[in-house]
Amino acid sequence: MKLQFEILEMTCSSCVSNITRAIRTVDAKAKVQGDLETKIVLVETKSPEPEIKEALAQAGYPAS
Ligand SMILES: [Cu+2]
Repeated sequence: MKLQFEILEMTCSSCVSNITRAIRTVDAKAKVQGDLETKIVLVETKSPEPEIKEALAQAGYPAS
């Protein structure tokens, strides 16, 4: 399934890497695409949304 999050703390490409890493702790095969302009992160994953959000929050990137 495809999930979409807004992550205001995502400000540079290393944030995108951190976010990708955090999501992949939940789903190692997740596809993650972050857009720095819009702060929108698109995630293609089989994991449920709450688990992804929890991992992002723990990594310091709360998602809405
Ligand atoms: Cu950054």
